[in-house]
Amino acid sequence: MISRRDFFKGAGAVAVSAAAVSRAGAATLPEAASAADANTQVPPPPPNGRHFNPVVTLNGWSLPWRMNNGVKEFHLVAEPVVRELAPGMKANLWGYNGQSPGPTIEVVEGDRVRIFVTNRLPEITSIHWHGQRLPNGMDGVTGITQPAIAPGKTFVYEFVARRPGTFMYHPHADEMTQMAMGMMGFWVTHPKDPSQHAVDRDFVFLLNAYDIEPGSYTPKVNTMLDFNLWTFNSRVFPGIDPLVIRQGDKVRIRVGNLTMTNHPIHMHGHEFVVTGTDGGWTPPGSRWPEVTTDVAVGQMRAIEFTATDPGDWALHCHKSHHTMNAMGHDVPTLIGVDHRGVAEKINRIVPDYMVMGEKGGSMGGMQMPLPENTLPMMTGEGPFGNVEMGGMFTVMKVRPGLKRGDYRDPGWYRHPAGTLAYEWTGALPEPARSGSAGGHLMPARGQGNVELKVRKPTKGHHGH
Ligand SMILES: [Cu+2]
Repeated sequence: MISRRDFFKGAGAVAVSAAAVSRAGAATLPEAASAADANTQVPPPPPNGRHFNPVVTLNGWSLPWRMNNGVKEFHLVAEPVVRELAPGMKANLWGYNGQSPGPTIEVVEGDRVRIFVTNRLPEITSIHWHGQRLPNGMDGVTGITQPAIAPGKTFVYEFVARRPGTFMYHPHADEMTQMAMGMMGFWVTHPKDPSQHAVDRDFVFLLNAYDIEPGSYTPKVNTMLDFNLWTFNSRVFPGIDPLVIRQGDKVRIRVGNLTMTNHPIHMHGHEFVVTGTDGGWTPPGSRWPEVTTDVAVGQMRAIEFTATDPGDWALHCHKSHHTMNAMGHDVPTLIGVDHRGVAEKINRIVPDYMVMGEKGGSMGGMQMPLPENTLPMMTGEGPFGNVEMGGMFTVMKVRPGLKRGDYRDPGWYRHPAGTLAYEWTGALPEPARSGSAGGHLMPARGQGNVELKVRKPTKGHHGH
């Protein structure tokens, strides 16, 4: 739940910077609401200002605001936070208002927005409003458009949310460190007319990635590519909430990518169209159906579909290493090798040794002692056993008859009779094998004892 902390009771406690545009309006600071847990918090309808249909931030929340003479005022506090990535693992991150990612900011096209940004980090920061049209001096690029926000200082950003669409916010100061530590948030500018682009359920999440060694709590901030925790809103499966959807709902999912690689986001059971990009809403005539959309670095995508088919449908990044958790990169591939008895012997010498693709088994079935504060590579438990996935993976739970606005987990899907894959227990005839290889075009030769003969040099290595 959102708890409200009054960081500053008097305006004198904070130095309001020279970036303030409406200094009179900024005489006092709005509350800096804070959230401590990773539950998806469905926002109530807006209490004031122009009406909009709020989005649902996966494992996150939307930031409350204060109306001040027609200006919508928010207060973001950049600060160290502890984020549970999934039950069993916590990370020391940096974020906003108690969380990483920070809260989603929701405004309406044409709103004048004032955002107070207080820096409680041990180093300088700034905020860039990714994708917004705004005055250059509000763009948040340290050194180029503003001085850095020093620790303990508060800056004020103010602009009109001109263009409806899907946006993000993140620092433009010591970027590699601050993004690697989880500093980012979602921003949605709703259209003036709430019936425009209206959907029944509108989900948002950011793709982000961390490199946290098993046994440690703080991301390695110098990592450029080899991250080991691939997350939706700083959560990994099975810590990511499902997207709960009523059958027949029109659904939008907005995804922003603040990692250092692209993520092909793949949906099961339905096809969608890309309705929004970084540039805004795509013209209807430009849309085509997809089941995977690639979200490149720094990009945002809005996808839409009608949830016609009930079930538990996977929604995940299609890079297989991104649906694993820590340690996924360092394990040898030994598919086809018979390890019976060998692993135990090796384990006496190399305690961390484990094998992949062992006969009849797979990674999901592996058991090994884990160091403190890490997660199994593939850990989710489904109704039929181990899901063998982690990371950027979640489930869309489409059910008939849900109430409007009901996002509670309905449990696992019960498959109607005759709609579930089943084991074949009848006779298994030997497959017919071709005796003539490629037929008349490539007749087989040398049938019978095919043997690989290796001839080693017998007369030394002269000549080279
Ligand atoms: Cu990915």
